[in-house]
Amino acid sequence: MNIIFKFTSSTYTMITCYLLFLIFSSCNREELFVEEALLPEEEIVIDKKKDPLLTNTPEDAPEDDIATMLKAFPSAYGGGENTTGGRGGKVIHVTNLNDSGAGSLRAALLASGTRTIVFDVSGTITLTTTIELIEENSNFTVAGQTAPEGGITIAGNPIRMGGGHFRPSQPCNNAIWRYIRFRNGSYTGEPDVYFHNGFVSSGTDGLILDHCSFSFNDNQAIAMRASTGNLINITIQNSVFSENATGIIFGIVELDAFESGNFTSIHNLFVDQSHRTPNISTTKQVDIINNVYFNWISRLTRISSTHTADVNFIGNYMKMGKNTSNGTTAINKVDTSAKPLIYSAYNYHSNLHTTPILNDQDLWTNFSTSNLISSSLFRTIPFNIIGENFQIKSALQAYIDVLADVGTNKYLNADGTYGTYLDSFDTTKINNVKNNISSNPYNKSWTLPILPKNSRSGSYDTDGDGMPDVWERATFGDLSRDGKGDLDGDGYTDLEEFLNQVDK
Ligand SMILES: [Ca+2]
Ligand SMILES: [Ca+2]
Ligand SMILES: [Ca+2]
Repeated sequence: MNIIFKFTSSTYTMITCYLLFLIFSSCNREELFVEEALLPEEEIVIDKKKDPLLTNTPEDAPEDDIATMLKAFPSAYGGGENTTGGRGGKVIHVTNLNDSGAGSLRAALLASGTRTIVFDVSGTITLTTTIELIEENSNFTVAGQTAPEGGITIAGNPIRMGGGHFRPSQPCNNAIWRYIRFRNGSYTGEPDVYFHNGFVSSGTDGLILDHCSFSFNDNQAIAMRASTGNLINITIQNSVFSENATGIIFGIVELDAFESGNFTSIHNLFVDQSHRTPNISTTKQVDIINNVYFNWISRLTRISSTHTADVNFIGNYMKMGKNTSNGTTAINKVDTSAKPLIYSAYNYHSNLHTTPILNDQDLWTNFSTSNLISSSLFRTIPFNIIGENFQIKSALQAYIDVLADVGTNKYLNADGTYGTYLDSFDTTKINNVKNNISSNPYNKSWTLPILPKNSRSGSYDTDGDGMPDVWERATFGDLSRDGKGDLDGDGYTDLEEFLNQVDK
């Protein structure tokens, strides 16, 4: 995804021309958007020279639009791509799976100062109470990929960025979360829903959640609202949402005094989950691009605010399942009071659009009446993508790529190579999407997958800087570097060079 791609009028003209070419002259191209299961693998070939969504058009990208800020990590995209997290700060090792105390995740998160949290253990951390973070806890990276094989699951209670529940009403800002599972699982029928969410924010500026897995969270997997501060510059990417009652609520309510938006949802998988993929209520733009949805129930994205939100909804793949209530009504919704501007194009829907088209307005209906919404709420030219331009994929290519790399699926070895480990639940869900096997999104009989409990040996990182000795010696010759410097001068610290090996 290193190709600069920019929607401009010339690009639009090109896309339109090519679309006409697509519709009228190419049966082979139409095959690309037919249900994947019907096609032999070898026929899924995308001609990057011809596909308008895959064409490299660097000449269309004005230089001043090319982001110059360093990304959170090389594969970061969208609203949260420039989050700095723990860059250049101290390193805190999580050395046990305890709920609290020395060496626990809670202690590391409740610390202050710029910091990167690394894991010397794998397994499930069961929280007896929410970990609620406020301003003093800002500026951190949770590097789940550093845990040994098995990775880290957080269960029992949510993580909350931003105070207002147990702690002062302050935002918590600037955080990178990678390769962590949020599987609360504490819901047993009680009416209290807050503590059954997976990840909560009451105000965050700068956040990226990458390769995370969200399951067994009742009400929402992620609930974010701008009640203690702005909720802006946020990306959720490469993550799995399955068997949460609902997915993501993102935004503000009318009385909130803060901004909300610059939010990107890209390359995520939503499977066996009712709705909210996401619900948005924002003052700033939202990009929903190249996500995959299977076996939802009542609806997908909902825009529910009188605020004006600009929305790109592009190249998403929606495959109905056994529990999907009705293919013509259970799609995206816009509240009567909402006045968004939507660019909706090139989305695959297994009932409505097996051949994706520009301007697929029929994917959106009124929340209350299920009637089509006014065409005045749509535009046929995309909004500039939030963040650095990236190559938008066709819906079919997104389906293939998302299923191949999503959720908490990698861990780093001492030599900087990475291994793959997907827990049994995510493995089943991804296979079920491929094989069209639906299961009840409202299932509450949850059993946490058993994870291998591994620990790093005492010789793994003897100087405690987060860089394992084997990799540190191989890369720098000895152990003298502390991880905070940037030997090759590319902006990423030496520690980040190690963490970013998962992007190779
Ligand atoms: Ca070291
Ligand atoms: Ca060192
Ligand atoms: Ca560097």
